Amino acid sequence: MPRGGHWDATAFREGAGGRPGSQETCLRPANAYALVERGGFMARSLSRLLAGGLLLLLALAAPAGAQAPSLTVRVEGDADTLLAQTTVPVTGDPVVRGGNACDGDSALAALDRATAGAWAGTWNAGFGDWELTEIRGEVHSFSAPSYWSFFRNERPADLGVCGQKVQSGDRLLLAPAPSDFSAVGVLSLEGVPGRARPNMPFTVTVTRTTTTFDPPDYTATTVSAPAAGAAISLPGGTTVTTGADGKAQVTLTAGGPVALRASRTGDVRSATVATCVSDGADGLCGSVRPAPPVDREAPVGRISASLAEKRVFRRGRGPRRLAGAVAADPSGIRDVRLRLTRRVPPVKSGKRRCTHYHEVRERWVRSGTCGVEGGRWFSVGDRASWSYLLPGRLGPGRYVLDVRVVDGAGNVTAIGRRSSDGGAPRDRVIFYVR
Ligand SMILES: [Ca+2]
Repeated sequence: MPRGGHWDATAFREGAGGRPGSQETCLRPANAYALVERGGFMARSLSRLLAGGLLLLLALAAPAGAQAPSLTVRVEGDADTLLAQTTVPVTGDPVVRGGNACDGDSALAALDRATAGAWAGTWNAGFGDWELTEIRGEVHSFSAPSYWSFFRNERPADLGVCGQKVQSGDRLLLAPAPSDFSAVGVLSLEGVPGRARPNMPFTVTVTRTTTTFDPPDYTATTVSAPAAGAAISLPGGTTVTTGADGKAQVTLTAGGPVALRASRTGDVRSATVATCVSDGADGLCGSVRPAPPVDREAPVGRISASLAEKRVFRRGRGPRRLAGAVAADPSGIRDVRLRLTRRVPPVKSGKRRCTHYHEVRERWVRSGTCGVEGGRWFSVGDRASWSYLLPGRLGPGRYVLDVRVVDGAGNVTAIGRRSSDGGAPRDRVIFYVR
């Protein structure tokens, strides 16, 4: 039988009481097409009852002072989501194509707004509505194994896309459904928290809504039940599957935004539900990462124990290698600097001579003034365990070795700590060669 057979205008008018008119909110299985094919019947009393219920819903769904009334539109294709759930205003410009106009508050106009017109269809003059054949490049039709089925709030819409008026809060869904009108399930995914903690499982529930049109009167019967065996893909390639109760445990590890949806062969996949994974202090999902504590502690240097305080080296046995260690510092070590000054004892002239080590010239040079202030700082790198090899052993004299460490936060060692304990913090050592 040709599919065009359902577009029986006479049956439509008899069933819906003609259009346009107040009957447009009546529950007309709409697979209107399917119904008409199966005999075309509508329970008028039921339709009035439902129309009254819808008025009540309308009254409830319009909170005072709320933002502009809106609804969502979603398009699921065979292989993937073609249009993620998109919010559009309830009203807008009418959509006119080929001289056929659909009101600005029709489902077709909502689809047109959501897809920026990326749809195509065949106008059925007798039915006064579009048969959608293409949305965002994906083609389905009654003459193919699947057609573009139109759901409103998970159940087949009562009317065609042009005739169906929308209202605030509606969830429109277009998805391929078998052209033999066998029932198709629409999956819903619930229980996904807006924000999840890493490695903290949460339970989601997948519900499958099906609508059947059963004899003798072909009244629509919609049933929602837990969907067993629905798969939810997680980041990283793993999948969880719902049990008989429609529930699954989801554990997310990586931080940041995650999109979840449920799918099952033969059913219309659920809308994508967004969550965001954060421990609340990692800077993700709008959380604020606490500033690291500011390092205000000066680093601690430690001149090696071989250069013991007040140690006297014999002539010809003076040290050549200077070494030490810096205690671990939270902000790291930026620079280790040494200063080595020498006072040579008076020989014959009776005059003291003060020199300091010059690392560029690699020799001793006369100091402008005696004392450590006459010396010269030079860097030996940024290693916690530092050392410096002098050109030769130190000759006779009185030596002062200072180490000054700069940490990553710019704190500088307060020099002058001396200790006879080689393991104690000390950044100054005085020793002799005689
Ligand atoms: Ca420090």
